[in-house]
Amino acid sequence: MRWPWMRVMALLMGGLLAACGGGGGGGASSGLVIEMGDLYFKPNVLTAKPGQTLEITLENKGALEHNFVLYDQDGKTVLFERDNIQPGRAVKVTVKVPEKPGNYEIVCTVPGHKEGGMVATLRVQP
Ligand SMILES: [Cu+2]
Repeated sequence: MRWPWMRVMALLMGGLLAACGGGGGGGASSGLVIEMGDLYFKPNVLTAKPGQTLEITLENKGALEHNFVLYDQDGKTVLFERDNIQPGRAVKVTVKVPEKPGNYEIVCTVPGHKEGGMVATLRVQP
């Protein structure tokens, strides 16, 4: 299934407009797109500042359902979770970046997907 590009553009434009109208502060970053496929995240490394707010568009370009779970550095505590996104859909999420610098794991928790390589890293650095 092909992703309708007009909708991607609309989402991106919406993000930009929202950013412009925000009145500063907060360090929000918009327009970030993560492609979800079978079985990968692209890009698979994200870099962000401590406490930053990230607006991310999750695009499922695969044939399977995928989700997006951000774990704390203990590898267990869920900091952010977006449940399954259907193939061909894109969803915008807002993720608060942890304050503590370091690497945080992002995985798709659909059985077998993490094991198949559907893992990414959120790198928090000042
Ligand atoms: Cu998956």
